[in-house]
Amino acid sequence: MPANLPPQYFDAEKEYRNARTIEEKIHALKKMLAVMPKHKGTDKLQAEIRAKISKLHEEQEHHQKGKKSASSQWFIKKEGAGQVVLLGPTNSGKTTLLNALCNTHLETADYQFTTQISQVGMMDYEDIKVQIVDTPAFREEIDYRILELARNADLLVLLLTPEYNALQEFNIINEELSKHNIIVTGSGNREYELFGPVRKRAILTLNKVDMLHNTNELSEIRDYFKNIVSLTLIPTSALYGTGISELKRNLFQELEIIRVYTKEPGKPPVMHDPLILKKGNTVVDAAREIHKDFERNLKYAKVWGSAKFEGQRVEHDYKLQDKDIVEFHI
Ligand SMILES: Nc1nc2c(ncn2[C@@H]2O[C@H](COP(=O)(O)OP(=O)(O)OP(=O)(O)O)[C@@H](O)[C@H]2O)c(=O)[nH]1
Ligand SMILES: [Mg+2]
Repeated sequence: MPANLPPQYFDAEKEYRNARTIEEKIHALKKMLAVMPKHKGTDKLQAEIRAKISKLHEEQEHHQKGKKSASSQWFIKKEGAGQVVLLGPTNSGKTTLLNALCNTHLETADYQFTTQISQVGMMDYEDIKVQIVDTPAFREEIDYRILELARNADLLVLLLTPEYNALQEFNIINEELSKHNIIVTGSGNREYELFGPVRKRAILTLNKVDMLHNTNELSEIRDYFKNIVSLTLIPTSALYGTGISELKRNLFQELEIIRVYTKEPGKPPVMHDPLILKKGNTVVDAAREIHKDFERNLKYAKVWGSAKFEGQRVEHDYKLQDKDIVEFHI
């Protein structure tokens, strides 16, 4: 029997997909249940949503218990334009990379299991800040709390090194993640199942490239990965700063966000503190980001940047591009 779901259901589903916290997810799922017609055709979906809600309640309890102990920092509240989680075997250079990306001075060391808790830094990238999360050490099995961090991330960076065997390291991480229902994907993969395995956008870094003996070695590793996974691979040396700008640029690209600057009529644009929107968002999405009233009262907008000519008048559904300037008329 077809489910015949109303448009409000799809709005709530969108809200669920965009939810950043457990509370927001539960709220959206409850909304999906509330607006869904109750008949045989929706039985299965209703059961799936209920199961998801109770799983999230369990997670919520887990975090609340965790918060009580001083050393527990396992749920990182998202801040900035996106949350990037660094995953990699112990000693691969995760903390050194966080330091290089965020200009911090967290402890690194040439022995295993240096980092015991998750640590956070903010990376500056052209007017925006991206949150970088360093995870504690693991070797073969990934701790369930690290998996929680991975599930909640907007983007994963898998750190490999040529020190041992980059491919083997990748296989270990990949198998561990998929065993726990996290499938890593490259950009452009839009496959999405609401309650299927979590598909996480990921990129690879081959850290410690300074340890390679020659450039052939790097091309060999690159080719090897190209043939087995569709993930971008960025060579870096977190210790010496090689590849860090390229990695920053790629992190921004893979987050699939756009920066939109605003201006008031007759005034110059504010060229810092842009609105952070998702790729594909429209003028009305930008207005909503500012205020619900803005969205409601919006008549039209003028756009500089992606429009055919500067200051072109556009309608609500005009798709904005990165670095556009928008002037709202209400
Ligand atoms: N040669 C070289 N050494 C690096 C590089 N990045 C990190 N290291 C060194 O590798 C060692 C481990 O670095 P960490 O950043 O502590 O590694 P980690 O992945 O955070 O390790 P755990 O916290 O134990 O999981 C340190 O001695 C770093 O100085 C790099 O790009 N090149
Ligand atoms: Mg560390």
